[in-house]
Order: sequence, then C-alpha cells, then structure tokens
Amino acid sequence: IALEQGLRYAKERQELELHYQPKVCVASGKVSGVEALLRWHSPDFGLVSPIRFIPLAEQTRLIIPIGEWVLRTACLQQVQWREQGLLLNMAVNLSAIQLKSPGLVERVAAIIDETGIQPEHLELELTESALVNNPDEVVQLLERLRTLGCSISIDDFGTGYSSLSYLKSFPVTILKIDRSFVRDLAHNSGDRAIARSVVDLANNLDMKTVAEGVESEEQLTILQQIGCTYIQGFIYSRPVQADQVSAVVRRLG
Ligand code: G
Ligand code: G
Ligand code: NA
Ligand code: MN
Repeated sequence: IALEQGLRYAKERQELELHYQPKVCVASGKVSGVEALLRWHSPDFGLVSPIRFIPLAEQTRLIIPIGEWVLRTACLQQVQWREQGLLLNMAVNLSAIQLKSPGLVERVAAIIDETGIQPEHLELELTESALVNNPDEVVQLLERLRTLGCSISIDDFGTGYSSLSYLKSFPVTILKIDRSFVRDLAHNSGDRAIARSVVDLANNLDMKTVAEGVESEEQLTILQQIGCTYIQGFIYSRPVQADQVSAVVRRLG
C-alpha cells in the first residue's frame, strides 16, 4: 500500500525520469534510435526498479496517466534533440493495460500533434503477451496506430506464445529478440537456433529485428552473422540520462 501511495503522486512530485538506451544499426554501425525506460526516484523507497513498480502501476491502472507522461516526455525529448541536429528514433513501451484502455489511439494522436514529433520517428513497443488475447481486435487497434504514422515493435519476442498465424497479420515492423535468448547465445546452440529462426521469420515477413541485452563481443558477432538488424545492450551503452545521450551517440560514431 505504501509503495502504491507513493506511486500515485510520483508524477506530480516529479519523481519520474526517463533514461534512454541506444539501438545500434548493425549495417551502418550508427545509433539509429533510443528506447525510453522509466525510472522512479522515490523519496521513501529510493530508486525503484520498473520491474517492481510497473506491475503495481498496471494493477492500479496508474500506468495510464504515467504511460501518457512517458510518451509525451519521450516525444518532447525527441523533438528537442532533432532541433539540436540529433535525429533519433524514439521507442516507447506501452503496457497491455494501456493498449486495452479506451481512447488510446486518440491519446497517442493528440500527443503526436501536441509535441510535433514526426510520427515516422516514433516506435511503440508492445510485449508479445499484450498481443495474444483477442488478436482480431488487436490487429484493428495496431492498424489504427500505424495509420498515425508510427511503427510498432513486439518486445520480448519468443516469450509470449503469440500465434504465428496472427503474426503475419499484425502490422508490426520490428521483432525484439528477448534477452533470455541472447544471454547464453555463445554457449547454447538452442538459443542460437532460436535467435536465427526469429531473424529468418522476421526477414520473411518483411520485419526487422532488435537483439536486446547484448553484453559481449561473442554475442555481437553471432548476431551480426545471423543478420540481426539492430543491437541494444550494455555492450554499447546502459540506459543513460537525456543529457548524456549526445555524448554516447558521438562515442559510438
Ligand atoms: O529499464 P529496465 O531497466 O529495468 O526495465 C525493466 C522493465 O520495465 C522492462 O521490461 C521494461 O520494458 C519495463 N519498462 C521500462 N520503462 C517502461 C515504460 O515506460 N512503460 C512500460 N510499460 N514498461 C516499461
Ligand atoms: O523488457 P524491456 O526490453 O523493455 O527491458 C529493458 C530492460 O533491459 C531494462 O531493464 C534495461 O535496463 C535492461 N537491459 C538493457 N540492456 C541490457 C543488457 O545488456 N543486459 C542486461 N542484463 N539488461 C539490459
Ligand atoms: Na521494451
Ligand atoms: Mn524487451
């Protein structure tokens, strides 16, 4: 209850912050964009991990106003960077609760409008598990989001039991290979087979791939050989504060 109480006022009390983690394009070696990742600096609980507070925010539906703040803040940041000559795609996580909430498409449209982000630079990350129920409705919803001009990626792909027959009808542009398959890539042939299969599947469906949680040169080499499109992970950068992003982009070239 105490944590919930704190979370309820976190936004008004300006305790929320976004960090940004780069995604590097394998072909060009350049940073193509960043993923916005939420942080909560609680005066009572310290720095609370999203692994702890996102589920609570979902249970209490606080994720709806918080998620709106995340989207608006990330879009404003993208525009600010663009005005400084730093053009980055901005990926924002949307939870299943947000996806199911009435008026989502209208709220995303309003935020695109209000912030002036060019929607082709906005990517919405949805977890695979958010997409499994009512796939017919989900297809319609995703199509409406795509009509706004943004792109959609499936986060944590491979962990959520989505049906392959629906995958082809989801208007999705990117599959994110879940970190659990990347972790032991160098030593586990099963994980290598899975990663390769996800990349093949994506290619055959005209989608791109992001590997998450890439930490080592060995993992990177395998992912390059497999033909993964983008790499995200500590090997390039941890999630960093907004004012550190341009330095990270310069360092990575
Ligand atoms: O940022 P990492 O540091 O610890 O994130 C942990 C988990 O929290 C990840 O699964 C990530 O997708 C999720 N997460 C981080 N930021 C957000 C956000 O703004 N919205 C939602 N729904 N999930 C987020
Ligand atoms: O579920 P989602 O993909 O949004 O999760 C992003 C989470 O992964 C964040 O918690 C982020 O801090 C974490 N993360 C990003 N890169 C790495 C990495 O290279 N290794 C590990 N262990 N975690 C990572
Ligand atoms: Na994500
Ligand atoms: Mn993920």
